Amino acid sequence: LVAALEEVDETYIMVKPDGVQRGLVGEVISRFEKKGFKLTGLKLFQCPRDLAEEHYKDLKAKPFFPKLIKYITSGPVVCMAWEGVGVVASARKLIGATDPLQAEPGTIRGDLAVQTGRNVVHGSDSPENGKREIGKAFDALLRYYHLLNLSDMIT
Ligand code: RTP
Repeated sequence: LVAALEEVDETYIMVKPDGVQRGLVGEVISRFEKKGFKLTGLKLFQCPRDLAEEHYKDLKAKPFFPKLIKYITSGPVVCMAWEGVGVVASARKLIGATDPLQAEPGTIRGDLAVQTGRNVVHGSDSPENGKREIGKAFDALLRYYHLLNLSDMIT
């Protein structure tokens, strides 16, 4: 009952091009499903350069920014919206530290990757960014149905 009264959050999870190419989409989805979160949006697409730059705009001044944009736009990504109580922070824990060599075993990056520049998956860092990133990645119609709580009919 307490959990039911808590606010349900949503987060944007993206399997990056290395994860898609290595056949890890099912593995990533499975970990979030087993944890108990609800998948409310899913699509495979080639991330356009402008969306990649907007998604990582806070990192624009970093020396690795051009490499990061090249990587994210190098092949298809799988975009997902997940919802549940505490999903934003929990997803970050399931994903693990940015550098896979520092990520704990049992996390996605800790189990499945070795390079920061090829770290398989992205997860939003706040509920606000979760909503913003889902809005950007999914088209207006899907978002509209999602807000009306009709997402079960179309996902
Ligand atoms: P993400 O946004 O992808 O979930 O990753 P994060 O929060 O764990 O890490 P963040 O600092 O936001 O960095 C975003 C992504 O940029 C790449 N990166 N490369 N030194 C480097 O070469 C470097 N540092 C970061 C990674 O792909 C990281 O996930």
